[in-house]
Amino acid sequence: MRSSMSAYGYDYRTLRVVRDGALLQISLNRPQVLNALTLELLLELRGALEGAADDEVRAVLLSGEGRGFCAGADLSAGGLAVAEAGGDVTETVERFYNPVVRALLALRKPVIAAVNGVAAGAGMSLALACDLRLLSEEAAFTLGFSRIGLALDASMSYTLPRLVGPARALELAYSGRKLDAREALALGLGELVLSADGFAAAATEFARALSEGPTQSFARIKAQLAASPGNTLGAQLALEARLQGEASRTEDFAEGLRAFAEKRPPIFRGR
Ligand code: T3D
Repeated sequence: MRSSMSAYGYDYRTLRVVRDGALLQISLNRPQVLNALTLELLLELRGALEGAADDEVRAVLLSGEGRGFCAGADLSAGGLAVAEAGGDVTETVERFYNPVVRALLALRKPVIAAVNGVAAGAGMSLALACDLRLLSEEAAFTLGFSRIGLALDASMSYTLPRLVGPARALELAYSGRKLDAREALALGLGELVLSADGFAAAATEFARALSEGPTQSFARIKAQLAASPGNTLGAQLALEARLQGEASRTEDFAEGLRAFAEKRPPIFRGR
């Protein structure tokens, strides 16, 4: 298996991790099985995502090597990785899947999924836990879980109804049917469909622009929108007032004002 060195000097066996300025690119790297998830991969991904909390990283791009994004739990041993974990499935989900999702959702910076191919089961969950999804025209989604008699996991039951509404979420979960990129876009599961030719470069360009943006502003916008569905109007207005106060004390806000006065593009440093 190919290994890859991260900006933090860790030698990954199942990921490719590359620092490109302030952008951290993480690619799932088991292309022969469409990047299906093993416990080793989940542990490595958790480590890479926790490392991405570093202030020097100002955006994260998650993708898959080869023709797939991620085919969900690795079924090649004829079953789930639970045997490998030596426990039951609840324990596997809590110990291996949930920390990855928590690390992904906790990042106070833009996290973009570049969905280069099929995303199934928990692989789709990972894509939906990102802030935005750029879809190659060859991308596809399938929940997959019910097709093998499972329930949802890896935050699918949290993110999916928020993105598409509860009834559509049920329809997609019951059927496990495959959505192509255009239908996924129409349902709100992606923000942009890009040509498969040059997809990786276009997605990197998109993410790099975000990594050079006002990271402090982005972090607070992300927190406001994440809190919104569970808040009353009063609580949300209070949150807006507090986070706007914080944003107004950042260097990036001062730079934004200076650049406006000087009629030039701002140079944000994420501070
Ligand atoms: O304890 C726990 O882990 C609980 C957590 C569970 C969470 C879950 O994710 S459950 C859902 C698990 N995933 C699936 O059920 C998806 C299974 N795969 C598929 O349905 C299809 O492969 C796809 C729709 C994803 C892609 O179809 P297609 O036709 O483009 O490709 P393919 O030919 O089926 O797959 C290509 C290769 O990848 C093939 O290997 P081969 O024949 O070339 O040697 C196939 O076996 C392998 N592969 C695909 N998915 C998986 C996989 N190998 C291991 N695990 C997989 N999930």
